[in-house]
Amino acid sequence: MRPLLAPLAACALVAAAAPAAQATFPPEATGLWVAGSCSEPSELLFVTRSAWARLQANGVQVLRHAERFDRAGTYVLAVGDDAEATRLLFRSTADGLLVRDPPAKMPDASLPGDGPDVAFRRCPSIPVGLAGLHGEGLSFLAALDGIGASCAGDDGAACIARIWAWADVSGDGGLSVAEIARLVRGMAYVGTLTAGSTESELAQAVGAAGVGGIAAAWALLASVDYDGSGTVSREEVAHDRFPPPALGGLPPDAPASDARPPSPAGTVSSGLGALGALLKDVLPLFDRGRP
Ligand SMILES: [Ca+2]
Repeated sequence: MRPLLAPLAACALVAAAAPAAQATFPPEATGLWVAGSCSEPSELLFVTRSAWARLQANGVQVLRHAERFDRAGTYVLAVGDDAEATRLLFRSTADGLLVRDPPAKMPDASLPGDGPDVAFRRCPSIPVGLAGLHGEGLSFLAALDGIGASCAGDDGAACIARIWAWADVSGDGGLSVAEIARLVRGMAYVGTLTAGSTESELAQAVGAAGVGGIAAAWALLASVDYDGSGTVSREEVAHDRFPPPALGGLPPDAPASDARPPSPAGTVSSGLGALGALLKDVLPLFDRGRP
C-alpha cells in the first residue's frame, strides 16, 4: 500500500468536511456508465467494487485496479495499483456521475482541481456493437470481485463454486464447451484491458481467445469429464483434490503412515488441475486491487 501523499494539514481539513475515505468504490458508483448519448456513447465507464474500466469510443480501452481511495473536496479519489498510479476523481450527482481526470503532475493535495468534468449517466441499453464487444467481458469483470475473494484463501471447493456461479450459464451444474469457451473469453477480455488496448486489439484478443477457448474446453473435457456427460462438473474438477487425497492415495480409513500430508495452500494453487492451467493467466488479477 502506497503511503498517503497528502500533507497532514490537508488531510485534517478534508477529514473535517467529508466522511472517511472508503475501502472500495461505493455501491452507487458501481456498474455501467455512459458518456454522451446512449445510442452513440463517447465513452463507457464500468466500475466494480475494486476496479474501473475506461472504454473510449475509438480510443483507449483500459482497466485499473484501485489500490486506495481518498477524499478530494466533494470528490472521491481512486488511485490505481498500476505503475503510473492512475487517478480517477468522481462524485455522484442527482442524475449520474461526474468524472474528472486530474493532470498527471498535480499533487493529491491540490485535488480536485478545476475540471473539466465528464458527465456519465445510466442507460437502459447500449448499442449492439458495444454490447457484443464488452458485455460478456464486463460481466466476468464484475464477477471477479467475488471470485477473487473466494479464491484468495485455501478453500478450493469454495473457489470452484464461485467460478461455477458465473460460468455455468445453463445452471445444470456442468460446464459445457461453450461455457468454458465463454470463461476463456472473459479472461482474455480482462487480461487485455489490464494491459491496455485499442478497440480493435481488444476485439482481436477476445476473438482469438474464443477459438483457443474451444480447444482448451475440449482438452479440459478430455481430462476430467469422467462420466462422459459432455460437461465438466464441480465434482469432477474437485475429484482427488478437494479434499486432498488420503495419505499415499489410500482410503481415509486406511492405517496411518508417517508420510507428510499435502499443504492446504498448495491444493488450491496446484489442485485445480486442468482448470487451474486454464485460469493461470487470470489468477494474478484476483490478488490485485482488493482492499
Ligand atoms: Ca452448464
